[in-house]
Order: sequence, then structure tokens, then C-alpha cells
Amino acid sequence: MPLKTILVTGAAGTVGGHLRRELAGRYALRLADLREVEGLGPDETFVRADMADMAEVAHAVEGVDAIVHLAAYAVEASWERILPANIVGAYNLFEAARRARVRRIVFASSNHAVGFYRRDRTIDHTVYPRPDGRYGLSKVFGEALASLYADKYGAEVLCIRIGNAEARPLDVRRLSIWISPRDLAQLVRIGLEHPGIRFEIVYGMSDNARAWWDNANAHRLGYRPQDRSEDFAAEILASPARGRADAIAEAHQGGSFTTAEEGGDPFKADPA
Ligand code: 15L
Repeated sequence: MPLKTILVTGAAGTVGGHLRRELAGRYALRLADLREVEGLGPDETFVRADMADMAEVAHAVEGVDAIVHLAAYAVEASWERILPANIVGAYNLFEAARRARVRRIVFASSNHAVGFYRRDRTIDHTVYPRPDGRYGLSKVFGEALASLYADKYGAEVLCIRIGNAEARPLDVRRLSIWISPRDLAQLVRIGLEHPGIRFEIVYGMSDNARAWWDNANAHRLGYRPQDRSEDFAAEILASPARGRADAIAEAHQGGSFTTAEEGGDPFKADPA
């Protein structure tokens, strides 16, 4: 059986790198990005694509079996950055997929779509969005776009509100929202393979004892996370806190995004 061809947009980013490693050998990956993707494996090809350019997106989508849409400006930023990369880019991707009759899409949403929920509240996939900035707002737009394309055009979309996908949790907040690369890959595979998906929202987190999210919808779809943030808790709680103390950020799930302005997440270097 030939491998299914999956288009991964934003493949040169951090999450793209994790998924390439985890999904190697299972799919033929067409890797799209503005930046060249390094070190292509035997089942990988690269296509340069600016998501804000419909013709380039249409070219990237041509002939694939399904799509994992990661491409985005991935921290809080100015409207001038978010609009083309995240909003126009998401529209172009869904519309190009519709025209090319590619139904199955995994959309990388973010915890920042609901970042203004307080940490003392447990939320599930049905809550009303509460974005914590322009970046979070663009992820709410992507989820709404997915809903429209599912209802109106028969798209099949799994939206994953990713917490923080890294090899290990980075700080106290991430103990609640961390997802390991292999658990994220499991969710992406559910999005690509699970029969009968129309429009679903799940949270992208591992088996985290300090979770703020009820991930019953992911479990209903068969998700069984393998990793636990608690295994790193003692070490993280013993290390000095990073960043400035900020009562608003500390009270809300989105953390520093809730008070960030153009500079984005102060724990991440903003390339701007
Ligand atoms: C995100 O959505 C960002 O893309 C990522 O860089 C992290 O900042 C993450 O959220 C987080 O909330 O930790």
C-alpha cells in the first residue's frame, strides 16, 4: 500500500519538527513553508509556500490526501503580522483544500483561543472562546472557519487547541498545558485517520495532573496520552520562576499572552 500523502504547512517550525520525527515512515509528508525545510527524509518533499498567496497554497495542496495546518505566526504580534500569516493564510488553506477536494484537515489551534479563562476553572471543548490577544483571536477565526467549511462544504476537521508542545514542560504554567511530541502525534493521527470526523475540538495536552481542561472529547475519539507532566514537576517547582511577576497573567490560562503586547511571550525570543 502506498503511503498517504499529507501536506504539513509551517513544517519548518518547532511543532513541524516534532511531527516530522514522530510521523516518519507512516505517511509521505509534503512539507510546506516559506523557509527551506532542512534534512529531508526518504518520504519527505519540500514545497515553498507563502500562506498569504492563494496560488502558492493551491499548488501546495494539489493531490494530497489530507492536511496538517500548522503555519502561523505563533506568538502574540502586531495585526500586520497576524492578518496575512494566520487569518488570510487559514482562509487560503481551507479554500484551496475545498477546491482541490481535500476534505480531511487537522488544524493547529491553540490554548490562546481560550486564554482568558481563569486557571481556577476547568473548561471543556464546548466553552465559548476567550482569546487572549490577536494571536488567540486568529486561532478562534481558524476554528470558526473549520466549522463553516465542515457544515457548508463537508470538510472533516480536527481542531487541536495545543498547549505547549516541547520535549519537556518549560515552567509551572506548562505543567498544566504541556503535550509531548508523541502524544501530539497521536492526536494528529486521530485527526487524520479517525472515521466520521466532521468538526471536533480537542485539547492538545498530555496526561497532566494539573490540567485546566476536561479533554473528554479527545478521549472519546480514542486518545490515550502516554506522557505525564507530573514526572517533571519536582524539578520545575524547585527551579526559580522566570519572567516578571504578573497577577493577571498568573490568574489566567493564557499566562503572559494575556498581558503581552507586541513583544509576544517574553519566554520566547520574538524574531521580529
Ligand atoms: C502557543 O500557542 C505558542 O505557539 C507557543 O509558542 C507557546 O507560547 C504556547 O502557546 C504556550 O502557551 O505555552
